[in-house]
Amino acid sequence: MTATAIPAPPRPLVPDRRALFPEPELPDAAALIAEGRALAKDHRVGPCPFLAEYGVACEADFKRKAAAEKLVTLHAQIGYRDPARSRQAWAEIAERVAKAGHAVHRYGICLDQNMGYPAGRREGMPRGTGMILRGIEDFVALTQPAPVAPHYGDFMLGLPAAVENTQAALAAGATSIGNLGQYFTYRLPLWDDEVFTTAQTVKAIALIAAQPVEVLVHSNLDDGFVALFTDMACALGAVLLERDIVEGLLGARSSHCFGHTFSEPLTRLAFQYALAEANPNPGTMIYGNTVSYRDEESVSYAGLASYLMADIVGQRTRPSGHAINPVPVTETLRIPDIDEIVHAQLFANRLIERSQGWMPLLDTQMAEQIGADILRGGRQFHARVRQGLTNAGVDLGNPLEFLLALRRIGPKRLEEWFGPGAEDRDRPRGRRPVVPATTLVELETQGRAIAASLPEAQRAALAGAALKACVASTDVHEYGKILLESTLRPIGIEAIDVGVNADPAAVVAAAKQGGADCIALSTFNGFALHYVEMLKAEMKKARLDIPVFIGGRLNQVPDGSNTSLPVDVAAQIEESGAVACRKIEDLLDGLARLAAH
Ligand code: B12
Repeated sequence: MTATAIPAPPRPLVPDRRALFPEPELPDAAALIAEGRALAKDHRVGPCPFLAEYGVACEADFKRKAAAEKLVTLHAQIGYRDPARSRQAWAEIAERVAKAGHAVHRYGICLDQNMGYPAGRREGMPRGTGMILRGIEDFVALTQPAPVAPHYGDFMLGLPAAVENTQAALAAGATSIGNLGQYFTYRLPLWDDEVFTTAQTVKAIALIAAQPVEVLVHSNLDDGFVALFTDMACALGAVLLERDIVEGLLGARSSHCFGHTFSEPLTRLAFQYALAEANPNPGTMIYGNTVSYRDEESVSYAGLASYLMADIVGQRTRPSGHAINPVPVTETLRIPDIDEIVHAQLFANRLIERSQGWMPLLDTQMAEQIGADILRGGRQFHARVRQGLTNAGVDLGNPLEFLLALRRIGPKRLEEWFGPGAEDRDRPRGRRPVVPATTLVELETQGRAIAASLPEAQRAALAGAALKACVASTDVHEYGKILLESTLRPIGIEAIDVGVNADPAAVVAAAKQGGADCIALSTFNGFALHYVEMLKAEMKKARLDIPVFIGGRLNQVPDGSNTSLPVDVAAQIEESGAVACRKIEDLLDGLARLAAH
């Protein structure tokens, strides 16, 4: 008898409306839009040196002009905990770059995650490593020291404080406000009211739409679903879905950024071409491909040059208004200082000059072709998601329902259910991607390689011990966790998955219920010690006594720090009774000790 293949499990059906929205009632979207628009009477785009210097009403106008002239523009990211230090950076970077004969055109502002909570609720809530502004005056003061366009990106739209932060950013002269991408994946620690967050986001976008000048609603795709799609076509489809909501339903202008996870120059350029077709509004910036950076600065320079060149070629061949973003190579080690930001800007400007000589050598036809595939697949994904949601009973004429449904379904199921790729049960989402996204595939391969490198005896001992690890990420960063799971799986260690943005209480409950032998946490947002302390308190309450391993970015800004920069807290983490891990192998060593008991 020949062995018959085990049939693939049936694809789960799209949930119906009741499963997606279990609340007895949702807020009235029309009323939210009316409230948001009414706020525009008192909250309008204020003056700032950038608008005055370039004689434009908004940054979108500047971008259109720059694109028409094929001018490659530059973005820098700033945001130190202390606003005074950020103001100093605002002035000094612009001044030093100007002295070298160049210009930095826009600053992306890194607010702290704490700014995502409504103002009255910030006290005592977790903080990351970013900037904390105390009120509208701080927002305004920040943008005055030099004529650089203010881009208030993270921890604005898509978070509970969306309305108040948007009002403040408008007053500061910002005509590019984000980051809608965060809405789809981000969850503030200890905050569960998704409906409130969605309502505030709808209201804030309505306020933006009612401005007398064009204000771009920025979305960083990598911050949203895109980092977790295995198919670039789905990433493009996400652009179309966001445009349906922001433009079609709320009447604002949508603008997209991508780049952190787009490592391969050909598909990076191809995506840029596809995006220019899918969204003709001026783009905000193309983000640095920071996942290509390594701990050695000299090695990271290759990553910097490689992605910048692709982005410069994109702007030279099909200008889209996107500024390029030379992220300092030290970003992987710490929040870059002023000197490092200036060096990266000068490096990029020199590369722009040198790129002129490369242009005759380049043939962009293959990028055009792949871009066309991404666009075709993206349109299919867009249509299939819309059809699927309609079948489920979601009202696609209601921005609140549309947003909430996408967020609740999440990237994995959206791709599984509606992805344009042909079905293939051996692939991570059960589909063969139209154009594969490289990062996730690389992580899986890296995990398998770490597992394979274990000595046979250690591997057998681990497999024989039938250990269970409770695995979670403390914040939105999921790659560390994916790498953990990709390493543990081939060794035969069961992972009890608590997901991302996992609160300490949820981790402890899952570990206890699942009978975990240890907890393995990945953390990146700069509150490693605070998290471990909260976790230890929950474990004590639940009388759970198992080892805790934590890896990722083990740092935190000390209370009362005068440099605003985070410091390593591995020693304090060890003192509080958890194991601070620098690499995956540190966990495997710990597990080997557990297996030996
Ligand atoms: C990818 C990335 C993102 C992606 C995450 C995609 C995803 N879904 O995971 C995106 C773009 C969404 C993102 C967003 C943000 N990010 Co980010 N991000 C990074 C980046 C580039 C790489 C981190 C990563 O995933 N590495 C891959 C892992 C597998 O490798 P690794 O880091 O080397 O980890 C090794 C070990 O630590 C170990 N490990 C990891 N976890 C664990 C756990 C255990 C138990 C063990 C044993 C080992 C272990 O495994 C690896 C191999 O040895 C870093 C910068 C950098 N280059 O490191 C910034 C960084 C982590 N991000 C940062 C920040 C602040 C943010 C934001 C909060 C704000 C912002 N303005 O960017 C937002 C989050 C907001 C949001 N989205 O809502 C900061 C954190 C600052 C700090 N703590 O000092 C960093 C360091 C950038 C910086 N210098 O400012 N980010």
